[in-house]
Amino acid sequence: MKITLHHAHEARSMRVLWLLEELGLPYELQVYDFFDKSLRSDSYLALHPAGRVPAVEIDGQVMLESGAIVEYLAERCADMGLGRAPQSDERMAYLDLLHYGETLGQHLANLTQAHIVLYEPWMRSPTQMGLETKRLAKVLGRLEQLLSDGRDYLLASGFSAADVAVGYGIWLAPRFVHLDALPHVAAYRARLITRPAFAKALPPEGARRIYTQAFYEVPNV
Ligand SMILES: N[C@@H](CCC(=O)N[C@@H](CS)C(=O)NCC(=O)O)C(=O)O
Repeated sequence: MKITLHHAHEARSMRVLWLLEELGLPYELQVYDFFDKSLRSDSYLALHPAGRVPAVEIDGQVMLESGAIVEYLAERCADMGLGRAPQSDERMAYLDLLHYGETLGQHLANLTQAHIVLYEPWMRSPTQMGLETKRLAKVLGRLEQLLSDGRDYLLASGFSAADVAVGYGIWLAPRFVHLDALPHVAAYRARLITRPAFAKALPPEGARRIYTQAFYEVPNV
């Protein structure tokens, strides 16, 4: 497979980068600055008309949705064992959890916009920021419940592409929500971020990041 991943550090394209590393697939990486409008260039918009990352070119075809890309690549590399076959008992849970990554993703994106993209205080709504924070905590609550039986990863059988899709959000979540009340999620996060493939998906030293604060507090109203 010839793969080119279009990526911005710390954006959802990290899911694809992480999975490519888990699968040991060769790829070319094109990195864009999240803030400098390079995702709005004519050449990038020709690839992704909405100007988002990821975009991935695979053997001349283009995919634009990180969950679908993760699912597809896990299927293409079935022998690596990160997908779950259509007839397997875990198939339903696998797909359900893999796509739950975007339920986390929507709140993280809204919080990123509110805390970081809308940089002037007057642009922000503390009410909306507080609500999104609570909704993110609630979404994490489902995972806390799932992991409370002592499993290491989302599926009882072990690490899968669903952990990559969800894991991006789990990595990011503590910038917005304290994990003290979610001990199983916190332990799961610690397991995920020590995976060598995850470390390779992080921005290199000195790269411009989206998230520069350890925690983004909701302003008092
Ligand atoms: N559901 C899409 C969302 C893609 C998306 O919105 N990516 C964000 C980064 S996390 C982006 O490119 N934002 C740039 C922008 O909105 O200008 C996916 O998971 O691939």
